[in-house]
Amino acid sequence: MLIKKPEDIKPSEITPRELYMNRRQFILAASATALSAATVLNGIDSPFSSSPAIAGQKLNNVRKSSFSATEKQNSFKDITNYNNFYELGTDKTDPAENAKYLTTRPWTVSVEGEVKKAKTYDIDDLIKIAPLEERIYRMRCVEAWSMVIPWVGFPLSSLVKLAEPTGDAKFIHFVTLQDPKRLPGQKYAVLDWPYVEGLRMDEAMHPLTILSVGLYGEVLPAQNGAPIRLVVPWKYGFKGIKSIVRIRFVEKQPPTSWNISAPQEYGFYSNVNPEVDHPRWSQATERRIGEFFRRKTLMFNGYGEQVADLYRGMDLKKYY
Ligand SMILES: Nc1nc2c(c(=O)[nH]1)N[C@H]1C(S)=C(S)[C@@H](COP(=O)(O)O)O[C@H]1N2
Ligand SMILES: [Mo]
Repeated sequence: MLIKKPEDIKPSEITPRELYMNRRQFILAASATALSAATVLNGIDSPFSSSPAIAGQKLNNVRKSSFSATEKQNSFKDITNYNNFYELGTDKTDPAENAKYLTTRPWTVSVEGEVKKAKTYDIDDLIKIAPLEERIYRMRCVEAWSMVIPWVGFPLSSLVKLAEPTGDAKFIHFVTLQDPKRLPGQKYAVLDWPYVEGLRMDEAMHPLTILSVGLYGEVLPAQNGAPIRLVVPWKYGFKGIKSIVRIRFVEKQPPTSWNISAPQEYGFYSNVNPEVDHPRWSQATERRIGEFFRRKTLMFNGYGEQVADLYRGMDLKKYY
């Protein structure tokens, strides 16, 4: 089977950033921070817009959000060295090691399908369509581990409104970059590439649903889905498709990578639900990365008050 079983990992040690960011990245990050003080624009400073976005570059004018969780955040090291991104390798530490292959400039995102304002956005324009916010979210992987991550991004609803969906737009289909040179894991048939995901329109419009372009106030590292990825905190992590190039508004429920791969294990909705076990393991508890004791998994990952209404009247054992 493909998604690995939950495995116990040791609490991570604390390491200075310089030791785990490679030296070149660190130097560039430091100089980007110095430059950014002068600018008032969102996002990335113009001297860098024609070069690869370097993880570690500071994002400007990031607002705090009242949607943030107040729990202890996982360390930058945990968030960037314990990843699922099968296009960059299937071990948790592979994506950080292979991050160098994924260059993210130039990069465009095509917004298309059932919309009045179809448009191919340059990534540096896309990140300016709405104010950037810090959203500290609990994240729960289907493998029964979790983290608390300070994302930087903007509501997906801002982009949906700009696109002006037609009456036939009922779902959104998301597609990851297809390029085995930049995503070398695509040379192996682990999944059907490119990785694809989907949301129902009301899930896409929900204020908790964001497109993330950063974490810890800095440009998103490649291993976390640079330059732009989806974050839906009440669903299992695999809904959070990384390195998006296409956002297509469609009438019918779109195919999703893990559902294609193992439909009996992964449904379209994939809401965090402690009462619906995975066929091969329990979903009742989870291990917060960095903690020793397991926690109880909460319905909708603790976001029930905000999202339960979306699923009123649906049998969540059938629509898992
Ligand atoms: N394109 C792509 N997106 C992906 C994945 C992937 O393998 N490929 N893995 C998913 C899974 S299983 C999880 S748990 C999250 C992990 O996000 P993180 O590494 O930023 O924590 O990314 C999701 N998005
Ligand atoms: Mo996951």
